This record gives sequence, structure tokens and C-alpha cells, in this order.
Amino acid sequence: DDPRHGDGDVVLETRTKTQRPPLYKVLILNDDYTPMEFVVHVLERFFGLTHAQAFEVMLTVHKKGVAVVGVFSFEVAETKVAQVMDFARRHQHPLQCTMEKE
Ligand code: NFA
Repeated sequence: DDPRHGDGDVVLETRTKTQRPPLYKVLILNDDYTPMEFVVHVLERFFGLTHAQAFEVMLTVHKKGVAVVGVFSFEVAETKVAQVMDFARRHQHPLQCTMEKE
């Protein structure tokens, strides 16, 4: 007999399920006009990829049409999308970057 709870005591378990914040995938979309080197630069600059990783991801987007370039909290994903869209616009490239809930 477990003496810790005393005779007849009823111990109810409390709910301890951990609430994780939702995560968001950031995607880069292919187009026919944005130079490959520009996409590689974007992936290095805003997503912290090495040159080799960035080149690989760029080729995946070029061949498959789209790729996930990172998974972030809503606020970070939103900021990355805005940064990429603004950088592409300033360089007059039609590159598209979007986010979706994982
Ligand atoms: N498809 C573009 C080209 O041939 C390169 C590109 C890759 C654009 C990935 C957008 C995203 N110049």
C-alpha cells in the first residue's frame, strides 16, 4: 500500500498536454525570369543557407516548381516572406515567396 496519499484519498490528475505554437512553412515559387544567382543569394541572405545548400534548393524550385525553404513561427515566417518579397521587388524580379501552416 502506498502511504503517501493516506487512506481513502482520491488524487485527480491535472491536464498536462503541452501546447506547441503552430509552425509555418515558407515556400519559394519558380518563375521564368528571376535569375538563378538571385535566388541563390536570397536563400543565403534570408534563410542562412550555405552557398551549396542554396544552390541545391534553388535547383529544386527550378525543377519542381516550389520548395520549402524553412519552417518558422508565424511572426518569423511573416517577416521572411516580407523581406524576400521586398528584396525581389526592389531588384525588379518577379520571385514569389509565400507561407502556409504546417
Ligand atoms: N526558373 C528561373 C530561371 O530559369 C530560376 C528560378 C529558380 C526562379 C527558382 C525562381 C525560383 N532563370
